[in-house]
Amino acid sequence: MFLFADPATKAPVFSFKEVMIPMRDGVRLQTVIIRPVAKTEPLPILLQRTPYGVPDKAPDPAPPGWKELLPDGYIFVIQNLRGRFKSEGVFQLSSRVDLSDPKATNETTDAYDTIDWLVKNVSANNGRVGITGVSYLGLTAGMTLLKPHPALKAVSEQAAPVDQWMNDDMHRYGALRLSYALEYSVMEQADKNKNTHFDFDTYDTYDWYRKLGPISNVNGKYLHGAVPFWNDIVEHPNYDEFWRREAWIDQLHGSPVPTLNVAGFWDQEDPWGPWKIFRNSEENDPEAHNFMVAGPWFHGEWHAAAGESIGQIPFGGHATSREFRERIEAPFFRFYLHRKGAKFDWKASTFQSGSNTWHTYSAWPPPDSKSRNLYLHTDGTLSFAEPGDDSSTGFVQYVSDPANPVPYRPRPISPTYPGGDWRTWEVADQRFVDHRPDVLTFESAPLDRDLTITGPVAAELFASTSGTDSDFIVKLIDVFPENAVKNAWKADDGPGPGEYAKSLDGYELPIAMEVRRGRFNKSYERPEPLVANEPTDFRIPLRDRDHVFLKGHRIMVQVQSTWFPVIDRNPQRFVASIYTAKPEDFIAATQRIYCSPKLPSHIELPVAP
Ligand code: PG9
Repeated sequence: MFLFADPATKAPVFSFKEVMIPMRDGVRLQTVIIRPVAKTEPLPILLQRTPYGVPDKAPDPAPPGWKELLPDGYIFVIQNLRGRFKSEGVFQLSSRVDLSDPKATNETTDAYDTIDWLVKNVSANNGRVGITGVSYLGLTAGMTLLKPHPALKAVSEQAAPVDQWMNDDMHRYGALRLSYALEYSVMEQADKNKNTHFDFDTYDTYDWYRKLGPISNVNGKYLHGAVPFWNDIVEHPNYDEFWRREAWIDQLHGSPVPTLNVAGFWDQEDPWGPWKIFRNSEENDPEAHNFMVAGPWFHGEWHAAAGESIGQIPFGGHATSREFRERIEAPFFRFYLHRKGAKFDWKASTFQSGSNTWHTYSAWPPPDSKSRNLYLHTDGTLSFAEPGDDSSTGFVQYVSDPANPVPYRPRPISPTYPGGDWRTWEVADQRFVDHRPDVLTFESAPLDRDLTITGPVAAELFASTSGTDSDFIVKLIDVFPENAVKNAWKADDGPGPGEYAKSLDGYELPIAMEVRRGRFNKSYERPEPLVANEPTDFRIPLRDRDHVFLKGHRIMVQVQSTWFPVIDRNPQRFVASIYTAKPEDFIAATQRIYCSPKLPSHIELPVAP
């Protein structure tokens, strides 16, 4: 059936066919095959495996993400995962892979069986298959690396989660991503035949989650045990066998297939997985065909038509998404699937924010970046000088009250799905909280030269709580000068320059943010109470970055203990599981951040030469 016609010639551009592909256990998966009709020579197959539904006709127009691939020519194949839409079997919202059990099926074996069928049954294919996709589709792409079919010649996982307890969508080092975990589980598991949006009765979900009270009310009042993944989350609060088996990445120790890993520096869902896949693949990459690409993007923004900005932050006139696809993604598939063009001569490539320039690196992290500590001081300053003994107390304190949690983005906080402002919350101007008494702010003097950070960032906080459990959230922020005109949009980028020039003045742009949950500070498997009022060393990874704090900007650090409702509330009194905490367990607590010679809280910056 031909559905997409070239407007000039009226000739069909793609042919479209739906098939049911049998897996090793007899389950058949709904799959569509979309082929450019003008290309009659054998073509490679580019596969995507999704839980979100396949198209029912050839796309018209072709999605922006295909545009750069069309001149080379691919047979696009899109498949629904088992148990979704017309695909048979049961959907497991799970990345569990047991390759020791020959009867087990999972996303690794389903991809293997699909590729086997495709190369044997799709006419005029050239025998080479690539797999790609963002997020869940990235997950199914990445999981092929555990047992790749011999015809699989190129993998581009993009924003693939790899360990849903440790990071990415569902948790951060065990701290629950409440709003995301709940709204996503409902979307995927409330109905097999559609994506369902949770029915909030208030637009501002901050209010809804605050009134919800303890987490046990989710099942008690709303889901009643009907959403399996939510049940898994609340039944497994710690890093137990259940989550270890989900962490498919632990089985990957090399790069069996050429792989292009893609991450967004402001990815609000899966910023961590691609770096982990890159690093685990680096453990054994004799062919040097494992590559890392990162840019200043929200989740999947690299498939936007142009990608000239994120929120209000412009990229200096670069169409970063189109440039990524033209210069990196299309050449990657061209080289490995068409055997044309040249292999990349770099290991990592980034679009560096601040300087707004593309870079390549022969290794990641680049060896010439040197770690420097940026210290928090009791007078609210931030500097490379170690704290002296001159402070009377050696700490700064605030009261964190779970009854009045700090919003993670400006209210009203609309539902995560179908989405909109959720996508760009990680670049929200942090002035919306820096006046709150439960948010500490530390700020440097204006920089007298550019400061480039390239590599992994981390924080070490020496902190105490008057409770017996607590969260500590650290944000590293780039504060734009009051005259930020040179960073503003050019007139032809959209709304008038005056509007943006003004709005970027004094902007507090988050560069890195993360939470650490006190109970998991010593052990992920067996949580322990904190000792009340005793300073404790919290190490908080802030992930890989490539950013220039420009001359004249300031660096800021904010510290707080709630980040709601993207992170659930810590009761601040230790309980066996936060998911069965009672209302009376939630207590206000006095938090202290130490800034003394013996307890020098600081950020570790990978400073480039
Ligand atoms: N971030 C989504 C997701 C991926 C994998 C598991 C669960 C959620 C997504 O956008 O697909």
